[in-house]
Amino acid sequence: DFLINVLNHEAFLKGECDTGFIANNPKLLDIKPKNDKELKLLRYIGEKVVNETKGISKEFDVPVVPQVERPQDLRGTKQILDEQGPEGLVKWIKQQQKLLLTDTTMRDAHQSLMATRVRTRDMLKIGKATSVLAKDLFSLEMWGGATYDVAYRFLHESPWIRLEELRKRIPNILFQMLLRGSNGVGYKNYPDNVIREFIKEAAATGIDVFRIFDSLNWLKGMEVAIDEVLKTGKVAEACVCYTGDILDTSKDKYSLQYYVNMAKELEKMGAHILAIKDMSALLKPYAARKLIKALKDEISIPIHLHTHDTSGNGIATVLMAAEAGVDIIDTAINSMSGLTSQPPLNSVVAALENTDRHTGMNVDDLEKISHYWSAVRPVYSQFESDLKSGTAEIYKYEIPGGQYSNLKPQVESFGLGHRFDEVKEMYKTVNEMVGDIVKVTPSSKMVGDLAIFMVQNDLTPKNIYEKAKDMPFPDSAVAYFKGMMGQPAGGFPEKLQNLVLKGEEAITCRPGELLPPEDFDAIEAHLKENYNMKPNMKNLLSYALYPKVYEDYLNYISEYGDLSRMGSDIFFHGLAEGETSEIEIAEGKVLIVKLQDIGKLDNTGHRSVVFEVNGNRREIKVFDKA
Ligand code: 3PY
Ligand code: ZN
Repeated sequence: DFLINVLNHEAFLKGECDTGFIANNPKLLDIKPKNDKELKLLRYIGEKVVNETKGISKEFDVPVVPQVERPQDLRGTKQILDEQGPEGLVKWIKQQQKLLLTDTTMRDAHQSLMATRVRTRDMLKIGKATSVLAKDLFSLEMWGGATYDVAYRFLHESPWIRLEELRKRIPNILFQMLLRGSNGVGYKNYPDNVIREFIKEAAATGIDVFRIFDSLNWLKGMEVAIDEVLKTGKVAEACVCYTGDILDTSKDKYSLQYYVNMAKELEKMGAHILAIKDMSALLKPYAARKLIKALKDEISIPIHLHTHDTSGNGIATVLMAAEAGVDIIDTAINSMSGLTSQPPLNSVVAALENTDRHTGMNVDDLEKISHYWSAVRPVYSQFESDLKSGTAEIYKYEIPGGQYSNLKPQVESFGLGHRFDEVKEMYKTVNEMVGDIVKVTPSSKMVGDLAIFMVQNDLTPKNIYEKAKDMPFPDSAVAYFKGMMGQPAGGFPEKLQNLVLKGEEAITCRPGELLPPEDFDAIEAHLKENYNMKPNMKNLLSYALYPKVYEDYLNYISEYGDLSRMGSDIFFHGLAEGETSEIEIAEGKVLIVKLQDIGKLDNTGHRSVVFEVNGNRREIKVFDKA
């Protein structure tokens, strides 16, 4: 600041003073931000405005957080589990006549609507209000699935901190996560010790209900995860993934009997709750009634239905399931529901008022939460798909909610945007070629990758055996045919398997039996040496699950700092030229930042970006990648 005063001095500007010292020391003119945190923050904004938003920002309403008092004796399902264990909780569920509800807003809803981009900050702000206004929820699904890697990869934040901080704000409602069996929260099989340590750590940090599935409905792929959850004293909720249509008796692979048999096996394996995981919204209303009725007759553990609203039939499916006696249903707060997301929570509550399955929840209270999320949502609009209405084509294509909204950008990234309809048709064709399988992460990704590969190379089910003889197939297809995703019902189609594997051997055992245990000591040494950190188990697990993503995250925050306190409007959209905003950089420490000017391109390809921070001029150089 002293230097700025000198430079702005009248005498200096007129050139009437001796500037020899300054002229001989040009470094003095590098006006750097005051401290490291501030510099990193300005670098982040500078990078954003030069290379992404070009200094044009958007206006957003500030989401209103409902003001609530937390009663001293606030209790919920979390206390039942903590005091009575999973068996006590199961007993309590079975005693309820009311329909119990899970709110997926903080996990599947935003995974399916906006590519999993909702930041922890936006969840924490509504945490306390949720704990009070939605206190009668069965659970909040708020972790797992794609949230783990997206947090690191695109939001530059730790999923573990999200879990810890939400737990502090919501002490009374069960926290539920989605675990992809031996694929953990990833896209490939991990060694058994990674899955076990991950479950232990997640349970210790706040997860109560583990929803476990296998992407091919292969029971062996779920064994280790179920076993470990049972050891933690938390709730093992095991899934049958739903595909096909049980009402269509012309097809017999995924029949009512198939699901009943699998449910019975899962009950035998020790599952506390059975989940029907209808990830692609294929469970039609009358099929739901038939399926739930049959399962209620055949198993004694509670049933939790997960569905999506992609077809627009979601509420009908929910109500039919409720009539047939389902115990728990997944829904999302209204302003985050519908289409590829879950059916609307508030509306289900309203629909069941004055019936024998009324939920006991208050619609007006839930509306306050819904208003908050409706104001949060526009900040994320660039991640939303252009799907405007429910679509019955989902029954034909069988594409999961999250993948359905992501497929178009993925197809576009291959330069095949104009052939999107062909890719969707091919998704269906590929499903038949690979053996009519359950499609959910990661098997759904494999079908999508292979469909894109076929369209890209003009392959058909007929010409593929000649034309692709020497072509390397996508990694996911190779992994599938090698047995690295487990074994599909009915086995692999042999001719296609040989074409893809090109002489490589396939396995029939559990991949975890072959993978060597992860060496956590080696990871610890690596992180210590390269990142000057004392890693804890959470850090080691993140590296074990996603080595590159985790290292990129560490490097990113060392360059740009901890961005978790920055508002999402600025995080995604930067500042406009002339705009001022308050930005929190540490607990209680707020900077008033104004973006004054984005300069012209200099001869090294940089632009100088000028800020005013708490009234002081700051300038940084940013490389323009354009
Ligand atoms: C996931 O695995 O992330 C899913 O949501 C599958 O439906
Ligand atoms: Zn889902």
